[in-house]
Amino acid sequence: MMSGRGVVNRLAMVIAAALGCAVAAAPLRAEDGYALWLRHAPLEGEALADLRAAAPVVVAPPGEDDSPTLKITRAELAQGLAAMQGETKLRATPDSLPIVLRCGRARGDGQSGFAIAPQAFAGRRALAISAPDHLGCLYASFALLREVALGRPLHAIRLGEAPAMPLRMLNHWDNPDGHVERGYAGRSIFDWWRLPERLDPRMIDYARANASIGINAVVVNNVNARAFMLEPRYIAKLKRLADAWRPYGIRVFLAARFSAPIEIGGLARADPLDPAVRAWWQAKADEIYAAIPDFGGFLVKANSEGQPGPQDYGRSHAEGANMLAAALGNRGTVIWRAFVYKAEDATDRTMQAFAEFVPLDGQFAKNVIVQVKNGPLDFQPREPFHPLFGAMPNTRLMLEVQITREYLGQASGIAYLGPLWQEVLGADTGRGGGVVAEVIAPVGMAGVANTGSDRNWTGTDFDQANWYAFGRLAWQPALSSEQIAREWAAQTFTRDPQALGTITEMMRASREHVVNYTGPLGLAHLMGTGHHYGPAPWVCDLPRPEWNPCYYHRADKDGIGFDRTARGSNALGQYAPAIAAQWADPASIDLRYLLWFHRLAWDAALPTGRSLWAELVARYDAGVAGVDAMAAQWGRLAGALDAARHAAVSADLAIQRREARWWRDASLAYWQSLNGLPLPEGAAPVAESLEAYQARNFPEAPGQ
Ligand code: BDP
Repeated sequence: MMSGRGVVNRLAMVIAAALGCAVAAAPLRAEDGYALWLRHAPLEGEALADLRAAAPVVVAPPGEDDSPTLKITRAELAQGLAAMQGETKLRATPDSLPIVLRCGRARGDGQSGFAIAPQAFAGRRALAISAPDHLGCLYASFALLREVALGRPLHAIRLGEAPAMPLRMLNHWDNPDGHVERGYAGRSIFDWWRLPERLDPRMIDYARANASIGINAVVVNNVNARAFMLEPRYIAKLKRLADAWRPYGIRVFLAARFSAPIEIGGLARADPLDPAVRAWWQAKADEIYAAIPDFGGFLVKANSEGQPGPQDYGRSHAEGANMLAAALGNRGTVIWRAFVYKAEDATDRTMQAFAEFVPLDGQFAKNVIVQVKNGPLDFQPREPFHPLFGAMPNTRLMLEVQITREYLGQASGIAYLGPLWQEVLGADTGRGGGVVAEVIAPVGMAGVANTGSDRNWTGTDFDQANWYAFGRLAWQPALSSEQIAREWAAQTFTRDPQALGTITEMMRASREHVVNYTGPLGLAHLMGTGHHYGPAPWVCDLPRPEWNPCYYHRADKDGIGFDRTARGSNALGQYAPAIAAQWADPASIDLRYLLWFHRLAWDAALPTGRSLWAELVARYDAGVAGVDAMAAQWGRLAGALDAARHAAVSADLAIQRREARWWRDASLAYWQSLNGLPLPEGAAPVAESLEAYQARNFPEAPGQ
């Protein structure tokens, strides 16, 4: 009897024959993006023949401990390898290649490395996976599947890997009511309301995706935290998640509101030196550990953007952090954010974190980490690296990047962030501690998550690549972002070398296009108020000066840019002398940072041979042209990829083309209203009037 699918296939052939078109040998599967980079699409050609000939089987030698993690490891290997053979199950043959798991019993500490190499087993050729602990074996199995997915024959796989940093963490800005701050992929994936009884199966798929790229820690709630998430009912919910994720090597953390002792503890104050406050946190920590013995700890946003903190009581960040650290003891970690700035502080906003934190170097308890954003402002499309890196040698510093694209187009088009993160990881701090990746190596890296309830997890298909690249770079910052793009695309879309070349090239260039059409030459923070969607460089009337775009660009009829040299705010003085010297001279500074550090006349001559104004226009145009080129490249891939995702990305790119033009035109219209200059010859005219751009209004924009 013919199966249901057989009937459908037969029908498809009959219809295709009737229509006179050829039936493809390997029809493209219908895809909805849910499987992420773990599709395990069947191999083709020689690679398929190789894998079938190897006929791998998974073997755990007797005596090995079993554990939930090992069970998952075996299942992942078996299912992934079978799927790539186009089968549902592995089939042993007399010549089967054993894949032997040799997993030790060390306690996982986030440093679970592994080796994969040929080895004899029971007198025959085998491939051995060895790791000091079970989690290392799980990581190895995902690495092995990745290699196979990329077309590498099993017998040629030799890997020895260890993560570059212990903490590889996602920070969710998800609220308990399901809204995600700066989320553009639907509602929160965490169904707090129905926990602890109901665990959405998606929570397992989420953990699995994270484990496949080495992510080992998750802060489940927004840094703008609600105190009630520390109540017993939420501890029970969190425990359910922690239990589900433990086999995947993921530890849970909570963002904690500093004033929780007042809001849910009935105390009058949250002063960190008050014994009653200390006792409250101690009891709270004990209560959490009783439910979740491997609870990771607290993430805290304090005295920043209106959040409560120790300064409300005249105490320092260190006193606040150390109080919580004492409550956790050696069981967990306090991650204290350095993202602080104040309206009342008249100094350059980009200098305030450095000024507040450097004097505290050496004062933080051992189990405190200070989490520092990649740049000194706020996740802009491009910023110089944060001067705190390298400047607090006696403090454990962790890097925070944003995977969700709050300032890089949000849910539109393609902006692959690998190059952005690589830029900061590779930045030389000039302070002896080496590049940023070296400074944070003993600690870790956090990424603000971009997941949501959308079927494909991240809103656009290409934003999956940002989640993927974050994990891969936290595991190994030395990987090239281009290599990561290629391996992601090969697992996610197609192994066809030509298509892969095109996709990788699109991804490589995409972030620079966004920089060019939103804020070229070091401009930043020019976006719409509140929702941060679209251009609004004209905004200058917000009550907090440092929330205004005009605070950052400082443009008028004479020129544009923020003078951060010694003549201006001297933010440059916060960098190591060698770095500051490189950037101090507008004639020699890397043009990417020109207007970040310098204010120049519109007609200043640049090393490119153009005036500043002509260069700005050229870069806006390059951004727009870059997006057009991506859309054209993608268009040519029709037929090489599954139709559903091809169409979805085409639509994403159409949105991005519209928005790139809007950014360019609105920005140029505004700059022209100040400088009175005509556009250089050949430049396309601005489509609408400045007033028309200023009148656009988006009260419903997502993610606020
Ligand atoms: C800004 C976001 C805001 C966050 C803040 C933070 O606009 O929603 O709360 O960062 O990092 O970029 O705390």
